[in-house]
Amino acid sequence: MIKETISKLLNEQVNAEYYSAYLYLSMAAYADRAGYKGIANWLHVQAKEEMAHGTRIFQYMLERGALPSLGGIKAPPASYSGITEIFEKVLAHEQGVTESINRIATLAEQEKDHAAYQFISWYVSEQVEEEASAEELLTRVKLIDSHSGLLFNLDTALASRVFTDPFGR
Ligand code: OFO
Repeated sequence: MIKETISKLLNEQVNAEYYSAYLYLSMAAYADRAGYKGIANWLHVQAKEEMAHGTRIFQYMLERGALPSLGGIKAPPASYSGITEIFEKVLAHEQGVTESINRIATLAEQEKDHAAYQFISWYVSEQVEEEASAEELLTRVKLIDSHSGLLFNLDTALASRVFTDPFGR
C-alpha cells in the first residue's frame, strides 16, 4: 500500500498529464487552422503521449492499492498569437511538469518508498527529453520567425512524427 502523501501527488500528476494532453490538443487546433498541419501533427502525437503518461500513473496507483480520483481538467487557452508563442508555452509547461515530477521523486525518496521512486524515475528522464525537444523546437521557430518558407520546411518535417506508446502497450 502506498502512502497517502505520495498517492495524493500521483493523483495530481494524473490530472496534470491529462491537462497537458488538453493543452497540446488546443495548440494542435490552432496550428491546424493556421495551416501548419505538420506542427498540428506533432502536437497531436504529444497529446497522445501525455494521455499515456497519465494513464500509466493511474494504473500504477491501482497496482499499489490506491484509488485514483479523477477531478475536473481545467480548460486550456483557446487561442494563441502564433507558432512562436505555442512553443514558448510548450517549454514553460514542460518546465512546470518537471517541477511536479521532481516533487514526487523527492517525496518518494524521503518516505523511502523505493518502488515509487523507481517508478517516477522514468518520468524524471522523460522530462529531460520533453524539455530538450521543446527547447530545440522553440529555438528553430525563433530562428526562422518571419521566414515563412523555412517555417513550411519545419512544418513538413514535423508531419512525419508518429505516436509510439512509451510503455510499449
Ligand atoms: Fe508528460 O510529459 Fe509533457 O507534460
